Amino acid sequence: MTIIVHHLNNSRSQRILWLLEELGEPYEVRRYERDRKTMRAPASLRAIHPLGRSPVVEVDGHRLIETGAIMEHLVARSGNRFGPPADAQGAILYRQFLHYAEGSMMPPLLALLVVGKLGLLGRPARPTVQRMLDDHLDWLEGELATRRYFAGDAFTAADMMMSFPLEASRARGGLDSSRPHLIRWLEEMHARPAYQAALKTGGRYAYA
Ligand SMILES: N[C@@H](CCC(=O)N[C@@H](CS)C(=O)NCC(=O)O)C(=O)O
Repeated sequence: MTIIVHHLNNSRSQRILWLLEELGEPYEVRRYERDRKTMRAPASLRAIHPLGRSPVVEVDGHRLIETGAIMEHLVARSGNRFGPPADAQGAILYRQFLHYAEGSMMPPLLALLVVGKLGLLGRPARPTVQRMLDDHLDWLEGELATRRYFAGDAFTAADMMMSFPLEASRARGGLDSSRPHLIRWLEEMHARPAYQAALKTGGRYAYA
């Protein structure tokens, strides 16, 4: 049964398309466009799942939400390709970054977005939120100074999970060439043929 990805433009679900391209797994993309004013997903996505958020994936008769959980499921289903490295330290780093991407790194990015939308009202909060994000970026820069990928020497699904928060950080969170290891890593991710193929199937994506 072909995997179906309910995909919203410019969103976290780009990572699922990328993983499926890396796995060489056939899939069908059902596209949803953000409202240009509110940037919210269209109501039609609520017909797929009550939260109306992307990604939603249909696989083997199951409907899954939550990027990290979807990634873990698809990795396990493929016999752990791009899954945890065999060494204990690599396996711990893999699990850590798989969860950290949405659990710890996205909240300050979301806060920055909200503060930005508030305009003048949000301005006093901006430095505090930016400092929160900078703590993450400084730590991550140090991590990638010691190894090529987030879980060690091999490219894994943890890298795919980390792509969205780091892309968003570059677009609106001040990530630039002053953190060269993160930029080097982002450029390497974007150069992967499967990443490029996923851009074609996903349509408009502002962060590549
Ligand atoms: N932690 C969830 C977050 C899902 C989520 O908020 N997705 C955003 C896309 S980046 C969305 O669908 N937003 C549409 C909306 O808020 O209307 C995941 O990673 O799947």
